[in-house]
Amino acid sequence: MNQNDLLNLTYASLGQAREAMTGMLKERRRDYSLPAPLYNDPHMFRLDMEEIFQKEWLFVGMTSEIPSRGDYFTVEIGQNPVLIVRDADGSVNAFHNTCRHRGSRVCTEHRGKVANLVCPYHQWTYDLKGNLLFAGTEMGEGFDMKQHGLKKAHCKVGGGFIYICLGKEEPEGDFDEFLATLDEYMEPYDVENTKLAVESNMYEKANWKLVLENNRECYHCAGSHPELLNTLLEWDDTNDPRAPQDFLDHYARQAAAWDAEGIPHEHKSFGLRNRIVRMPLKEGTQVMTIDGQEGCTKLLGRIKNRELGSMRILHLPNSWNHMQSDHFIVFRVLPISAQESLVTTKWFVHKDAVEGVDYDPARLRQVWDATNDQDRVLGEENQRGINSVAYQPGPYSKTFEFGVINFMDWYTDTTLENLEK
Ligand code: 3BY
Ligand code: FES
Ligand code: FE
Repeated sequence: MNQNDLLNLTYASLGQAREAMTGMLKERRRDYSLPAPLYNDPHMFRLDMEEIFQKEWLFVGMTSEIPSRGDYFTVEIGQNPVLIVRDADGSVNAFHNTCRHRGSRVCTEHRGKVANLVCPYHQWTYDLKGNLLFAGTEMGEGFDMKQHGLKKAHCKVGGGFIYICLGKEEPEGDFDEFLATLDEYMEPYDVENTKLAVESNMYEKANWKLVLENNRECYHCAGSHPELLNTLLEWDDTNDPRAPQDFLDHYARQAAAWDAEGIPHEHKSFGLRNRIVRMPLKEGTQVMTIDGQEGCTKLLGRIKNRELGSMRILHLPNSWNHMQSDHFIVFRVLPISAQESLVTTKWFVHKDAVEGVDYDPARLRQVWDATNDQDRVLGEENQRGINSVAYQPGPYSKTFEFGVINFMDWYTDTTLENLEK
């Protein structure tokens, strides 16, 4: 089953799927993994796309990837090509990347720079605000250019993070509050003066929810992530109920230093969807490199202390992040089909840092390349086992997997709410 097969789902079968999904979500045993169709069935996938990925806020990238006027990158949200572009006034716009003539994708590259947005098919030309500027001379009398601008997607920025929403309306909730907190917590990093150092795109044969579930717990870390565990502490939060006293003491010492420097660190939650917390790394380590020592000679923004731990920023449904002293790492998950996902990881450094002098991209990416690949294998094995006729939902640990429980509660409640809208 690939993306194109999804388009062949009939209206009748989708209606039935909607009912089946509602039933499964209402009847599901809380604190248990989901029934198999929610992980492997193309109808359920299509509904995930409609109810979550086409209605909720999604993380797409960082503002410093498009530093100046006309810089853009493209992203595919399931069947929906989207383009993110820096406007002349410095703001960031998101458009559906589909031409208002006959629908061709307008920008066909992964990223680039343009003066205007020109469709490759018949050269209809749009400005950076999506207004149609030129449609040749063949469109005849009465053709209204104003009615044929690119369709906008909602787009908001906080602390350098760009989020889009493909829904007609923005979802209700406390998203603006989350963005304001991101501004505050990201201030020390001066994101506009960072640059993308290296990027990885990993294809994973697993449903997007399995990718997220895997990220939301560290139950699997000891068994799978030797490189990451050189620096990462397995506790998921500073208020993790399992955290022992020596962790709490280590945290208290680091937090005192952070407070003295005005580095925000306190846990902030916005429902189950968004969370920010700065977590210490293992004693004596600075960043998530293989030996825990510096990844880049230049510190980010106004940062002076190399031991800033990692500020973890969670955004459901599709992103987690690690913000450290000399580089930060952002993660984005995009569903491809019921059993395929794309995991993109990007490492950012100070914009004046020189590759090969101040940082080595191979060293920066080493730990998370290994970790991502280990997680890919776990996700793919998880998917294959779930596809078995013998699979039945199994129990999450309330202590080790509370992050997974939170994610599943968010997913269930949000999907049910959106299905009913
Ligand atoms: O570090 C992360 O992003 C997550 C949290 C715990 C397990 N996993 C590796
Ligand atoms: Fe874009 Fe024709 S489809 S100009
Ligand atoms: Fe992992």
